Amino acid sequence: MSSEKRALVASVQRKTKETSIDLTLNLGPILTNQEISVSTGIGFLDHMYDALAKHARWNLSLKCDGDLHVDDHHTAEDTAIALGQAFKEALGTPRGIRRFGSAFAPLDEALSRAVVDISGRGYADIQLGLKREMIGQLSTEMIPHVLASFATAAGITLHVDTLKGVNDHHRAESAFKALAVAIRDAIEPTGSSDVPSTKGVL
Ligand SMILES: [Mn+2]
Repeated sequence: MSSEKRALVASVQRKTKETSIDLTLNLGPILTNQEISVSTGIGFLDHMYDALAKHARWNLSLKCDGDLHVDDHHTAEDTAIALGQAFKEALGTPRGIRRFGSAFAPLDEALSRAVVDISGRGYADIQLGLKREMIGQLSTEMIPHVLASFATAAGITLHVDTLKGVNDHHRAESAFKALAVAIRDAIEPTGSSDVPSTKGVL
């Protein structure tokens, strides 16, 4: 086992004129008594972060007070950035992890695939094929924006494709669940202390 312990826990306080965010993330894996508390003021966004944390087996406390009188954009984007920053900090030097992770997750008729590389470089290609304008109080255009903002801030390469599904709630939720399982896979300890790169650094 690596003698260099990952912190696994990080807190982010992020305050701008548009949003005020208080976030604590524990990458776990939390196997019992998992604690998830998400409150952004946008119900469907809470539901997506809740699904992500649940299936990634994180503890997540996320509170955002955002300018929802404008629209959902700043709240959705800034919480994703804060979550990505916390993920990057909690993971620390990506040593002794698998680095690559992938997963499929269905939700009834919907099916999504997520592929993750803890690369140190933020990049995202998100194809969810959502058709509705809104799901609850979240505009569907913000859903890929959230995933991409998270990936950029976390410094990970992320590809998410929703392959099937007629119900947009199902399509979006299956995407977040696939991401959760792919990340869990990618940060799983290998038992080695190597940085998983031919460059020796990520
Ligand atoms: Mn934006």
